[in-house]
Amino acid sequence: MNLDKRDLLQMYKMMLLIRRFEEQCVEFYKNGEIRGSLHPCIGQEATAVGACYALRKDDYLTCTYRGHGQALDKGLDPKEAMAELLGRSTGCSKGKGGSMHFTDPDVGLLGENAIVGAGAPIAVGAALSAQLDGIDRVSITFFGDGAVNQGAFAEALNLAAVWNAPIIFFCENNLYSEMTPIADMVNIEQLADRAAGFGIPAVTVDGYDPVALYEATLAAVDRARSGGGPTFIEAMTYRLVGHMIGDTEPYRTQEEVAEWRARDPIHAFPQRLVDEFGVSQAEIEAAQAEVEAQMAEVVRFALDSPWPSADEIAQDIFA
Ligand SMILES: Cc1ncc(C[n+]2csc(CCOP(=O)(O)OP(=O)(O)O)c2C)c(N)n1
Ligand SMILES: [Mg+2]
Repeated sequence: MNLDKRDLLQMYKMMLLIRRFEEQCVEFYKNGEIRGSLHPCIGQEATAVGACYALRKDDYLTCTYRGHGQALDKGLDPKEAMAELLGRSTGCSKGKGGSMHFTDPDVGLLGENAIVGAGAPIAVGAALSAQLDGIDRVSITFFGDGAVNQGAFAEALNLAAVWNAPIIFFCENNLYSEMTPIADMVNIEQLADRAAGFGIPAVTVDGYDPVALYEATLAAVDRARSGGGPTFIEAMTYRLVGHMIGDTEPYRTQEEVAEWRARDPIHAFPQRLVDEFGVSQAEIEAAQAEVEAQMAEVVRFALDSPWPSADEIAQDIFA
């Protein structure tokens, strides 16, 4: 493994930051500071951090409406992200995009996308542009299990394969598409099996193991960067909260949620760092204190930020 203690602590801090960020979002949503839809990635932080830790800042990323974690891990400033959620002019999209439209080209974030499966063709286009320009950038696209039956998604996989595009298709299989179990939507055990039909190598990984996710992604990134073409990664994960705020979760059992919660990487990973990697309890506590201080700053910045002015309403739009 080429991760040292510092890397692992950094990964833990990012996971914790994402969790605290999302918990704060839920609080802001409930008191009316955040409007519209909000789809927290609580429980899925390990996929964002394990995968994005294998990327360079100039690599491209597209993700879904559940993409806060990936956006932050790719380098989006959490202050700008929170300001965006609160509709403030200091937000990454000047307060006009909201939760489902985080974008920051400076860190390769080509956008979250509210349309299921729509990020894949965009990411293939970005990968193709890097290939045509002779730049060794790779592209990664995150999508849910619900995206694999979308036509545009199949087209994206096929074009990536025939063009040998430098891209990683990263499936967060959290077992549900909104309220529908994946088992009711496909007749195969692992979604990674789909990739073989396109001639794309694929792997299924434990989505609650940040180290395994990093290693799988790094192998895929190395392949893509060295001209070896696309890879499909399926991470078996779980959201520990509803699909969106207000979801009463009648489609799954409390026992199933409890089983996954017992493995929650936010608690399991720091314990593993202590048990297996020689990290001290004091180092874990220092990391936690750092994240709390950062979050306090994020909240203060967002709440103190100004609203966009009314005359900005028609700016930055196509028509
Ligand atoms: C093209 C399209 N069809 C339907 C929807 C409505 N919709 C929003 S989220 C969602 C579920 C997607 O599930 P999945 O891809 O597994 O992602 P998850 O929410 O589990 O992260 C659906 C069907 C949509 N946004 N876009
Ligand atoms: Mg899903």
